[in-house]
Amino acid sequence: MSDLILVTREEPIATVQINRPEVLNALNVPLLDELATVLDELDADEAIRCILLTGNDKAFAAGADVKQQFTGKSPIDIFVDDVPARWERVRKVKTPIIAAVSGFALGGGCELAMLCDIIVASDTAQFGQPEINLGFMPGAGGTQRLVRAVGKYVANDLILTGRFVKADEAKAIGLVARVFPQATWLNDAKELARTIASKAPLAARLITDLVDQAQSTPLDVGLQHERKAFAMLFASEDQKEGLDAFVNKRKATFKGR
Ligand code: CO8
Repeated sequence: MSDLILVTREEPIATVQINRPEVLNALNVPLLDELATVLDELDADEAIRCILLTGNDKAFAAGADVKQQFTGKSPIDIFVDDVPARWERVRKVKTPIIAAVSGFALGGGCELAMLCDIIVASDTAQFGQPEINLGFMPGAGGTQRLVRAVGKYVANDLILTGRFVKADEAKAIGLVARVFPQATWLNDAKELARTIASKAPLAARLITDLVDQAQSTPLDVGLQHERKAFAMLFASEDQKEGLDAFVNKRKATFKGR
């Protein structure tokens, strides 16, 4: 492993930090490969129940590294690079992932945040899909996931103008779930991660999967999947523990079994 991705384990949560500060965490293929591998490993680790994906104060990620990824590239080069294959690996992670954004989340950075299950932001965060300023367009989900997040008209406003939205506006349009003060954003995001990590892990994994599917599944099919997942959880020890804890007015301890 290089130092493109830094992992800090504080069980039951893990923080995964994008680490190319000299280029505002611009994304390249080696970084995305490492990110996908790290997330796969954490997803398989039962001691980790929530993952925080983050950058630094100035940038979550300012997009693809346009110099490395796009300069002098042919359509075939772009196709062979197959960035969406890495994106799919991130999307398939079932352990809840919180994107904790401070500073810029632009282009591929915004698209990476949108692959996560929750987006939270410091009050300095700025989101945008500025690809049109470079003469092209979003290529890693921006025209699809942003529409599903904020609706057609706001998505077109952002993608056609390339303008940046600050944290408060991002929250108002539904892209961001919570906004934290700059001084405490990372700790606040970790606190949210710990809260999620304290819940029933099997239920959490099914929820992230079903909510992700809801973006592409017809309602009746999604509801059938939900019904089966709901019933399946009644085979778990955690369901019995949760119910018993409620009835006996005590705190539940979940095992992921
Ligand atoms: N790629 C490469 N280098 C970058 C990028 C980037 N996306 N963003 C910033 N940098 C570099 C700058 O070149 C600069 O380096 P240097 O000091 O060597 O000149 C350093 O980071 C600091 O940047 P600035 O001096 O520009 O900092 P400012 O605070 O003045 O401006 C901005 C910050 C507004 C974020 C500005 O840097 C900017 O506009 N960056 C480009 C943002 C952008 O257009 N992003 C979209 C890129 S296209 C894309 O993401 C398509 C995704 C498809 C998926 C592929 C995934 C691999």
